[in-house]
Amino acid sequence: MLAAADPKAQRIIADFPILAKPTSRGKRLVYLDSAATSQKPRAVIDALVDYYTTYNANIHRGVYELAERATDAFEGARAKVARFINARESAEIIWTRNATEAINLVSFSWGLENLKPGDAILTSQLEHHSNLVPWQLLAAKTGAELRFIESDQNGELLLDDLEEKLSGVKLVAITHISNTMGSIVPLDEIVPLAHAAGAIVLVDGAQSIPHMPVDVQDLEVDFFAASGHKMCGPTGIGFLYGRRELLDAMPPFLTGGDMIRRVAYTETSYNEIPWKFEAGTSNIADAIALGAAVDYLSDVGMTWIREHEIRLTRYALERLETLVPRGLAIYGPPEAADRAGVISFNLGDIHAHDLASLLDTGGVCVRAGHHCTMPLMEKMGWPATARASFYLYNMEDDIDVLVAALEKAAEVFRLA
Ligand code: 7TS
Repeated sequence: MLAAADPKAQRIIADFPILAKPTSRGKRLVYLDSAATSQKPRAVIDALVDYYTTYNANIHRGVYELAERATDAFEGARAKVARFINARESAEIIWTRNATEAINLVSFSWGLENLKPGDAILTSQLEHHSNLVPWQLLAAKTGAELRFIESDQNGELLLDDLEEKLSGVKLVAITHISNTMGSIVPLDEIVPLAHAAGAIVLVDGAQSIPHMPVDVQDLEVDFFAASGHKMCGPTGIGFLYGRRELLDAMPPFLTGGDMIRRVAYTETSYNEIPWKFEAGTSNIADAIALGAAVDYLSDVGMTWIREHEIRLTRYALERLETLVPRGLAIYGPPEAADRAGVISFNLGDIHAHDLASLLDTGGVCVRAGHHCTMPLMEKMGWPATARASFYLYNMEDDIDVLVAALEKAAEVFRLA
């Protein structure tokens, strides 16, 4: 376990300028909401400033040196992301605004082209709205059926009847990690069965890629969607990984400049991938800064980050357990190694929003609410939960502050 006094911990914490700033109440910032968005290391902030102050220019069109530099950095960032997830080639990485847009791209482009009445889409009961609503809409537009893999009380998927559920399925769209339960979906069990049934697999990797090594070839997934802002990058940039054969065959999603090869007044031929899917001026600065985020995460080491978060989660579960007699309910898989660094909880009958507001007075940031998983909350019978989520810059003293703040909340609300 890394304590904040440890030199590696100190180096990591020092990389994130926001963590050195006290809250408006003069408290140390204890940021436990990285599942919503991560903090940004100086290297990422510097990459943004460097682009805007030294080589800001539009890409793919200028012949002057500044524009070539911007183009090289933008395409270089794409290559970094491709290496980070072990894609076969950079062309398989499409820049999007976020994971949500990446999923919508597949739904509107691949989905409208390939689904018809009688086909089915299989997803799960764990999904974030971003990996649910697009499929509801696609099912309504195409007449395809939407099916669900069920989850148990701990957020672990029930796979016994998976082969039956896969009958007639053309697309499995599934999260890698539940942002509410913290459970990790066993893709190694699901993907081979999905492929054997003739389905392609889209993985919503918004919660996994920031926190564990991801190898899309190893996982054998067909599409993988991610958001830059949860992996130390800026907001407004994310990506879709797709296998070349699929992307080549898909029609464009958005149309306009940059995605064309040749335009006449009445017809257009399209650019090759990845640019076929990148209409209009791209988010150049944020893509470059996401490249810096990937460099940063690679330097720290994704295996180290995963192991650090398991240790932190184990410590948090042990410490939180002491509050169970006072009414703390802890959700998700019981074993730290089976889950991501995401812990949802409720304390007595205190509403999660009141609890989060109280924690905030102590400098502790946690999210409260339905976490954009309303159907899951309804299934579990929870109006809301509070949720603490960890990242590489959290140390055991952050957990100590959380637990002390929860103890104080139990006193304030006079729980046993
Ligand atoms: N998928 C999962 C599993 C997520 O957790 C999120 C965001 C998204 C998709 C959407 O990401 P976006 O960047 O496209 O918006 N999850 C959360 C969360 O748990 N709290 O705030 C955002």
